[in-house]
Amino acid sequence: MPHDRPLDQTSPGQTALGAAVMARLDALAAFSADADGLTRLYLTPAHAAAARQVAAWMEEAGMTTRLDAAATVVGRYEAAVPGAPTLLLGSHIDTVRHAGRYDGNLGVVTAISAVAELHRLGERLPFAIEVLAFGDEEGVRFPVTLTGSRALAGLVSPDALACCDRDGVSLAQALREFGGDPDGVAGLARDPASVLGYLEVHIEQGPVLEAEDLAVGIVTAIAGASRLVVTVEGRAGHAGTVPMALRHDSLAAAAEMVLAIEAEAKGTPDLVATVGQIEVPRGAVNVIPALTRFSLDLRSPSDAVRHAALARLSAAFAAIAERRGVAASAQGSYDEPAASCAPGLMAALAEGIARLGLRPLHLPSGAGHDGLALAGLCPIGMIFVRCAGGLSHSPAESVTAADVDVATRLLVDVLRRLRPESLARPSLEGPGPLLDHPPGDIP
Ligand code: HGY
Ligand code: MN
Ligand code: MN
Repeated sequence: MPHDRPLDQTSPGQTALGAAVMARLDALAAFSADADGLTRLYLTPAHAAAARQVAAWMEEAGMTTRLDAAATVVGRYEAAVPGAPTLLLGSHIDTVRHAGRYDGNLGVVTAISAVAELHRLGERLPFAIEVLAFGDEEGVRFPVTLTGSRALAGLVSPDALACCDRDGVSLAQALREFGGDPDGVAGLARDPASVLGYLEVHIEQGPVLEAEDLAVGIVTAIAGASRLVVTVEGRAGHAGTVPMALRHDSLAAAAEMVLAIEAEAKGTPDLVATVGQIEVPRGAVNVIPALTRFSLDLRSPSDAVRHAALARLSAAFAAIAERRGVAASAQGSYDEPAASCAPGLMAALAEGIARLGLRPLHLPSGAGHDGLALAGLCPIGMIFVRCAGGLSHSPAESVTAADVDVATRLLVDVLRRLRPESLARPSLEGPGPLLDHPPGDIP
């Protein structure tokens, strides 16, 4: 039953919905561990404060709220009929260090605003909606990531709960202290039959929409990713007395490995690789480094390309270690396969964008998202929003109220027209029409 009452009345060009989202994102950005920037890591006081704030906004929007065992804030907006399946919306409210204020947070606030619009219109849909504010998409505090979304997909292992942050605090202990429940995480796994799909609004974090002069885009797939820590063990020595030819310098060996990583990625189409962290734990200015550790982040839309590159790099590290008389080992902390977005959701988004008089553009995501974890549970879809210069993971990250307004109105329009059977899994015979016949465009 399509809904044809007009959305929030704004004169053309005004961006009431977008402006309200932007104001809330500014308010949310205040919840940070840093006085001079935005850092909000999983299960920290800044996370707790942001969680309380988004829960309050969810309740204002007519949702009931709870904190689940993995510390995800869950806002629920009931369906028109009891027992209907649930469409999941949302994104993450954790950030990298010294972050921008839109990565993740935009998707949560936009989803809340879309439900608030339905609530204002007094509309209930043929499915329930849950807005999820995940707390661990970035994976910065602990060596694992996507904990909240993986919990819904039943993918969080006991090992993950046992892993520790750099202060030796385990994920399980931090969850308990936060108000989560490590023993309850396994029970969060959703029944696929009860979940219609997952739809996330997120900044593009890349330059395509800006180059195409488009406010929004339709994500086709999310690149797969591997994260490892490489440990290189050499031999300590006096910086002034050990001849260069007799050294087993772990940092010099690591540096050669880092350049090998860069060469591998530059030489392999559809592969990007990043060493974002390197440390010499017991380093000193006048000591030959005995121990060096560095992180490795590998991404590709093709799992085969990523895994083949990993194998070549492993062989390259062994050869460098052999030649330099050091030992090298790698510990994987994350290996998430690439995920394709559901045709039914992509089609719904394309029709919604066309109804707004815009050009639908399909593009892949090089960045990881919670949809990677949820793709095994349900159909996933993403709306990308243009961001200035494609910048992200930086305080320079920015979007416009006008583009956020388009994304919010698109989300509301698609929600109001989506029919559960259009996202039915392949087991049912051919999906019904993706959308109701338009009841008349939203003004
Ligand atoms: O690393 C990523 O792609 C995401 O920002 N967590
Ligand atoms: Mn993100
Ligand atoms: Mn991010």
